[in-house]
Amino acid sequence: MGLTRQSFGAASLREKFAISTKSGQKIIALAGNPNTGKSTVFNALTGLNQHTGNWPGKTVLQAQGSFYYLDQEFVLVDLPGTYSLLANSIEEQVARDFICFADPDATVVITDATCLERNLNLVLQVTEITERVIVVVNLLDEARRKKIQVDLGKLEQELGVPVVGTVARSGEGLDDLKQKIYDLAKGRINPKPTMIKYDIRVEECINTIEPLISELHLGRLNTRWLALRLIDGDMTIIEGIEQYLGVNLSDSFKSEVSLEWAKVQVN
Ligand SMILES: Nc1nc2c(ncn2[C@@H]2O[C@H](COP(=O)(O)OP(=O)(O)OP(=O)(O)O)[C@@H](O)[C@H]2O)c(=O)[nH]1
Ligand SMILES: [Mg+2]
Repeated sequence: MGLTRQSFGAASLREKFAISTKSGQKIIALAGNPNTGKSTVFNALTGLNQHTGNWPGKTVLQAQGSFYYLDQEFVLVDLPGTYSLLANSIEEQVARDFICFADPDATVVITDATCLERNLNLVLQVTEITERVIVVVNLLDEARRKKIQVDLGKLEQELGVPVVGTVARSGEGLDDLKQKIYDLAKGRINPKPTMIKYDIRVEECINTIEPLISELHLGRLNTRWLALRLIDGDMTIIEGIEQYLGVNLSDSFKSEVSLEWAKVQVN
């Protein structure tokens, strides 16, 4: 049984994330480093159909809005700007929790073409959580001005997810972005992100822990990513599973994970 949005439903989405949806709407998360143009894209796509508030229980601003493309209505959620999803700050935790527990139909990661390398760190963290990712390379005008060329096709190949080049301020590339969002949310494209391989000892530990996680039946939550978070000792993910999925991880499960990781460190 899936415990993510497919089963906990629109009511829970509203209650736990303060996102109001109507049936048939697709949910799109907008992530990215600070100052990469997320809100500019958000405003261009949603126009006046938006409202702001706070994330439930947090003093972090939330913006959500809706738009139609072809026959489909979308709810777009502008996540806080973050450099990572390791939950080191409230903003990172909000963004991480939404991407993994709200189970959006697509996550769009906005990057800055003038400092792509730094931005790709977040992209890789998102593609570890979900396959349904689109990467936007924004600020292409600034990149052109600085004589930086970005090979979008090559980037798409390397990442294994759709890549769209944009100048959000002028609207360049946004129709292409809407088409890609539509295709992904409708299942017309199925990205297969390039998987990051870790040190052999870490990979062995993941292999041992993943089956234990599968037994918890956490729905579409990515078991490999979760294994990595657990061996990293990230307590916030355990809180998230309890808070959003209503699943309490037993002490024996937690100690088994610690034991496996301890074995790796000794070897
Ligand atoms: N030149 C240029 N400027 C852009 C582009 N997209 C956005 N900007 C500008 O970049 C600045 C930051 O844009 P925002 O949309 O606020 O960025 P953000 O990612 O929402 O920022 P935070 O919410 O603070 O993380 C604004 O001054 C925008 O007008 C673009 O494609 N080209
Ligand atoms: Mg913003």
